[in-house]
Amino acid sequence: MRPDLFEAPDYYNLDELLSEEHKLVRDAARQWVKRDISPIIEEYAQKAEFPKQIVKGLAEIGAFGPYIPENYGGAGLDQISYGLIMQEIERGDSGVRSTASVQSSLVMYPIFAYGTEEQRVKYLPKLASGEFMGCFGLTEPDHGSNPGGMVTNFKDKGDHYLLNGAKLWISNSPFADIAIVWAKNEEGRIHGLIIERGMEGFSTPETHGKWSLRASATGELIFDNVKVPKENLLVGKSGLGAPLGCLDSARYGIAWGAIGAAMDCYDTALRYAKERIQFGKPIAATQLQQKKLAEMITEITKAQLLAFRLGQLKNEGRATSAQISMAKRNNVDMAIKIAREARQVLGGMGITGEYSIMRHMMNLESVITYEGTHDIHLLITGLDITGHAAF
Ligand code: TGC
Ligand code: FAD
Repeated sequence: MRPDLFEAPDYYNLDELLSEEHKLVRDAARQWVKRDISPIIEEYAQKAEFPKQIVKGLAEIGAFGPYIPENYGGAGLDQISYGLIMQEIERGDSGVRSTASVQSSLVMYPIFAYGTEEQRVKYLPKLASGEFMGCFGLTEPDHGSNPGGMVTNFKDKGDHYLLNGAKLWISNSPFADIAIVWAKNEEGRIHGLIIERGMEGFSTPETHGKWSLRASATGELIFDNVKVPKENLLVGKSGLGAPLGCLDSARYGIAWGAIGAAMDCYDTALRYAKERIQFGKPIAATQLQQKKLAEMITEITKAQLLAFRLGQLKNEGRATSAQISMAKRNNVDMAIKIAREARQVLGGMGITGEYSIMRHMMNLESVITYEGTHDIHLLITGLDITGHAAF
């Protein structure tokens, strides 16, 4: 891959709205991505392997639990800093951002928000430092968009619970030390359980053959009569709203992350268009390529404004789930369209691993599907504005 020459576009001077802390956090993440992700990510994506050596660096830039309080090992930052970290990481690769999203929003957040003090103290500092890695099991082979139909279940056996079932498409599962697993009790009520690697009957086979998120490890979670200690139940919240509450936090991070992938595609295409000479002039001097580039920067700017305002609302505790859905849907759609256009600006070079665009484009096919598909988020907006569920 070529040297990373990335320069972040800021067409509406949004930096002026950021605090000094926001900029420090953002710049540290940006430098880390340039130094530790850009030089290696293409190789790991090509060989479909998660680069485990980056875990320490992710912890150091505050990517594991950015908004979890410092007394539990988190970075104690606000929601805009959290968003900016996700943006910078996804500028490098969506799969790396996935790892951070899962660890922060889908593993640390439920332990922090729904766990006991003993669970917080036992797991959060180790998750924040990367000593423990986690994963989140909601999706099942027959229940993706409709997680409420899940069949994974646990029975009360007196001194322990007995867990049975299976989860599919689980990011980080092949190497995770713990899994936050959502399962129904004997009354059919959904609860979260902390499952640890090594428990008898628990296995995590890897899913191979992906054309997307190749630098992120994805797998299954299989529970065959797993004995779970009673103290591993998340007692603070039950029902489908418990896992969906975690998704709100992760979807918010994705709304920012997708901007990073789009910025990288735009920046690459702009530089290439200025340098590539055809018919005796740079292709940047042709109207058709200018249309592509001008529309890209317009859409990126709109997405930045959407994410920033959502961050303000989140900081005030006023962001609704439907507002988060709108931002996730819009910004990922924006990014995937920009990736497709940017790839064309590079002509044949656009399909190679010398440039990041094709990798971003393929990654975004997962991002537009996970954490609620493009269709499901539209239906969430539809429900919010009409009052009618059309799922
Ligand atoms: P519904 O009846 O609407 O709601 C059930 C209960 O949940 C509450 N609720 C929420 N609570 C918090 N946050 C949200 N976003 C919420 N949305 C709904 C709701 O108020 C209700 O509470 P209560 O107290 O009345 O029971 O549920 P439904 O079965 O009709 O489904 C609604 C639907 C389709 C929107 C929902 O199921 C959905 O979002 N489906 C998409 C599934 C999804 O996003 N899966 C993601 C799996 S994890 C993942 O992809 C990780 S990728 C990781 C990575 O690598 O980055
Ligand atoms: P389906 O729900 O079967 O949907 C198929 C199609 O039907 C979609 O286009 C959908 O929009 C459409 N559709 C569904 N219902 C409706 C409806 N009512 N009206 C109109 N259209 C509808 N899950 C986890 O729990 N943890 C993870 O860590 C995780 N990581 C993932 C990593 C990757 C790489 C991928 C690809 C997925 C991951 N997922 C994870 C799963 C992800 O959340 C699901 O794939 C997603 O929610 C969609 O479910 P599904 O794939 O079963 O598709």
